[in-house]
Amino acid sequence: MFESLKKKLSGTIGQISEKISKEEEEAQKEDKDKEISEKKDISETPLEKDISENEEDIAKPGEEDKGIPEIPKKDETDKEESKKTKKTRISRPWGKSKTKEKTKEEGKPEDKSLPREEIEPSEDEKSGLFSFVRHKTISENDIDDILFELEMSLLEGDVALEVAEQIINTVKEDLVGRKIKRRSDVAEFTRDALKKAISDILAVEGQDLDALIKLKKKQGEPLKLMFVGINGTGKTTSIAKVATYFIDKGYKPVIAASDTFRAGAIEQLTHHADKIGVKIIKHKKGADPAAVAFDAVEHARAQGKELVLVDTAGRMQTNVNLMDEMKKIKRVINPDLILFVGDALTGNDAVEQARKFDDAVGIDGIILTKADADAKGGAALSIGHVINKPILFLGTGQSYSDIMEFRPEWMVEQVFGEE
Ligand SMILES: Nc1nc2c(ncn2[C@@H]2O[C@H](COP(=O)(O)OP(=O)(O)OP(=O)(O)O)[C@@H](O)[C@H]2O)c(=O)[nH]1
Ligand SMILES: [Mg+2]
Repeated sequence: MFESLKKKLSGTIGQISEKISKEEEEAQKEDKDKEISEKKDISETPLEKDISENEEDIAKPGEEDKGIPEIPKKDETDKEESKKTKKTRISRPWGKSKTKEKTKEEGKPEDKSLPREEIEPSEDEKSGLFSFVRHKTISENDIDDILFELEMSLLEGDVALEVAEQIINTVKEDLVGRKIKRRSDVAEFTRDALKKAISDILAVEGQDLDALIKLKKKQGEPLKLMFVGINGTGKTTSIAKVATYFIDKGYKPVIAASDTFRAGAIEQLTHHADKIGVKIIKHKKGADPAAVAFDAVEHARAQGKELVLVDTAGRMQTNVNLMDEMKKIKRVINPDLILFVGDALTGNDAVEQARKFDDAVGIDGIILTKADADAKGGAALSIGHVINKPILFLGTGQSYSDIMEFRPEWMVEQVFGEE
């Protein structure tokens, strides 16, 4: 499930980490090379020349003593460092003349071997790790290209535009300006930023199934769930699965065969109902779907059943007559929850359908089917956010138990968890 989304995210973590670490390694190497070559210059300079140069420097009549340039304050060097990633890592304006002074002072030939601790690699370097000696600050420049690439590949993976944009912006906001002390920080910060961005996207305020039922169910009445969606998304199969889910929780359900439109729909539902041992209320093909739903609610009331599940005909979101028919069912039985059933494999289309159905009848929650076959994860990531309604269930296969309650934390774990 969601393998390609997972791959994209871990690819981005790798890319950002690689890029920043490489730049920092190069910058450090440059600094070190510069340092070594400066020291070499000095040690190879004949002492007399060195002295005469210094004398010239010091003793030109009429010339002001330039002195040692002022050392920049710590704050300023920090700021400079965050602007430039490569240049002037160590600002040592005083370095060279100070060394010369020292040579002149001591007046003896310089020891050509460089101080050991300065050229020998640190323990970290020896072990193949390296440490960020100075704290690198992540800049927009460091991550812009990679995040743009991620945005493009999210869009290709059927993530809705507004969702992809929000993920990128949240990650950028989170990362830019962060100080990195060690290499592993980069991956950790990027992973955390992406995780947060995705959690934010998936969170639809405090609305899980239990909360919704508590909020919507009328006292002393059966819980009424109406399933809507276009052809073939998995409404009928989901009804059988959801019935099974609630039976396990102790409910006694009844099913309404309100798809009186499609040939074979009533038989299909009857087959499922028989298999799971649930009563089905049905009329003839072509009968009024609202009347079937009404009878099912009456049956539940009379028999003390706690749950009514209403199947409806698949319809195109653009078919006005069929949409009107659904509004009628809604008016007649006043369902507690209208559940939109969308096929995860249809990606952006599922998101658009959800939007249309929400406009027409008002959706309370989403069932996303065929997640078992969905590598992209685009619909799962986007659909709830776009219409601001929670995904309540994922369909994960063709058997009655292949349904799971959807939790945002689970999805985050799924796309960032171990391989
Ligand atoms: N792999 C997989 N297949 C599913 C899932 N849910 C439904 N299906 C399959 O999708 C096909 C269509 O399912 P239905 O339940 O008939 O869809 P529907 O929305 O009722 O279709 P209409 O009645 O024509 O509108 C069936 O072959 C189901 O077995 C799922 O979660 N995973
Ligand atoms: Mg059906």
